[in-house]
Amino acid sequence: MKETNQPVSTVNSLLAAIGETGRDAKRGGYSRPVYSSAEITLREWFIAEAQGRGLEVSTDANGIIWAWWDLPGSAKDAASRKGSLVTGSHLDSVPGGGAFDGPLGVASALAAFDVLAAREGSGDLHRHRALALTVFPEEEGSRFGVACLGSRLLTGAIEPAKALNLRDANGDSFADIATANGLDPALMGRDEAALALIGDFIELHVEQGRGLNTEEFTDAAGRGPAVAIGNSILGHGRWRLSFSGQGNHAGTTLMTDRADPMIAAAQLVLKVRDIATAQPAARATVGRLEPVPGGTNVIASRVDLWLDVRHPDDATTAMLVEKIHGQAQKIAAFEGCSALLTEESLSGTVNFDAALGASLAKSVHRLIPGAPLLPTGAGHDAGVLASEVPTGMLYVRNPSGISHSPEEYVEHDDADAGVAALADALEDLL
Ligand code: HGY
Ligand code: MN
Ligand code: MN
Repeated sequence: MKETNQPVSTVNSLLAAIGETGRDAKRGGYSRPVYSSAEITLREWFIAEAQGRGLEVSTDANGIIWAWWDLPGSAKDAASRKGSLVTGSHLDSVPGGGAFDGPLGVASALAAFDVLAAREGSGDLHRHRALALTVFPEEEGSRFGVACLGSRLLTGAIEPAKALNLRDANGDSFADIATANGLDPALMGRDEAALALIGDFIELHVEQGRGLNTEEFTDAAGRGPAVAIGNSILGHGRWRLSFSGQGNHAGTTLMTDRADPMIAAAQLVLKVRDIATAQPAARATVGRLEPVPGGTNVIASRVDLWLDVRHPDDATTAMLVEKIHGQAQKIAAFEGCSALLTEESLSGTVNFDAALGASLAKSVHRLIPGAPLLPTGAGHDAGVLASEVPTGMLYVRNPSGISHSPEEYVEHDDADAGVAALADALEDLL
């Protein structure tokens, strides 16, 4: 009987190897906050896989992991690594996230390295520069609240002092957690020497959204290209909105005697939906809402909620947030509460480097002629690095488009197509 189950390819077996790490029994999916035991296990997994491939691995002052494939005979120093080709993604997740957001890019980089190393070994690849595989910490901002914290520190997009004072839900500071993980807060921040090592940065990522599944790109069988090339990232930001009222007893406080911040928050959440729906191309979400103290028989004294607002035009994003803030003030006054808005992180719309995008498209089109150029509504480290170096992205089809959820998925064949496309794209740039 012929073996029916094909040998699982490298990228799919790499992902299977971490398939149990950080599973969240309560939420479903995975919860792998940065520097949690789950994410540390994934970091160790990546380092072992890279070292097993003969790559030279180091972690920089900002917690970014670099796995180097130097040129043969290289001195393996900063001078010989200047302007290298770099590819990678992240291993941390949102709470209850999917298996692919981040790890697909990291596993695909390892698998693409295998393809390229074989080509160099057979004399089919002659590289002119080194390749580095990287893992960026805290891309999701799920633990310390600021998205792409590692790449923001690297580029100086966030001041080290602000980053170090960020606190997680337990009140632990990023400074303390980073120190506990071997980093020196005094050395964190913009890293000119590390930036000089990056000639071009490519990130492969699971597609988040249904761009590849729209009828424009799919055939009668509903199948379309497995890979897309990224061209832009929607501007996006996060704000914390705190409503404060009068905490009290649920049973002894008459309905007419209340200043209940939960009532203000509930009205504001609906306003957020209405304001964003009225603005074409806008997205605004309240995905997190925390009453304080949070007792069943307690009228909250405060309700914190977090806004995620996105729009292609940065001024429109700002206008939407202003509108929401105005509504919050109005509602708070009516409810006898107060409202306080604090910006937590903000990224302007990014257009990836056109020349690099054209190179990626040329490489990918050899294998997948129909691969489209697509914008994305999701932020990435590639978006932050774009202010310093040419960056580009490849997206791999996700049949439902669902992400930041356990239903996020990439079929084995599509993951393999992503690796083949990444390997060719990297080869053409090496
Ligand atoms: O939120 C985002 O867009 C990304 O997944 N961090
Ligand atoms: Mn991601
Ligand atoms: Mn994400």
